[in-house]
Amino acid sequence: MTVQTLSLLVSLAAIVALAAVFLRVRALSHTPVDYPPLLARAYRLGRIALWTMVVVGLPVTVWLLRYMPHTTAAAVADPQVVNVSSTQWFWEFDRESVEASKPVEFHVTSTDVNHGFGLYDPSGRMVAQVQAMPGYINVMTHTFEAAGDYRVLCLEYCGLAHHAMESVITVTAAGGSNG
Ligand SMILES: [Cu+2]
Repeated sequence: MTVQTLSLLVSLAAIVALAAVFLRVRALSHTPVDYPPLLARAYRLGRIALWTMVVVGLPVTVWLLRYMPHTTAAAVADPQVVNVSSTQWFWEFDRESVEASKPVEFHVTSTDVNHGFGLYDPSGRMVAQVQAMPGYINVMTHTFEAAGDYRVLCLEYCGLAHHAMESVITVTAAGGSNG
């Protein structure tokens, strides 16, 4: 099962659960209820929710943060540097191909508005992304595992032809001479 399918199923389950809660509330809304005991129960549920967040949510958050930060430029020796400039509505690279299995440093900027540099593998799965911002050079490091044509799509709505803001970076096999 792909991550996308899993998140779809989890979302659907959450939607059904939420709909069930709404239907139950609607069904109960016609029955008069004594208010003070209900209020006490609501506060109790609130306390349970708070402590669940503290005891479960906090450790899970800390555990997930182990993926951060992503590999920084300083940690990579001898990267292949690709300077990326974005403009409404096209991408410009100072090289069109890089080599697989060797770190690539994308230096990403914009000449006008914010764009989103989204990198997709040949099967259409996103492998990395970074913001392209005017006045800044954002550095993103990525090591391509396989050769192929990787699409670059804009991830930040940037105007009329945003959807057409697309380009390709060719990844050659490791050890290739044109990398
Ligand atoms: Cu865009």
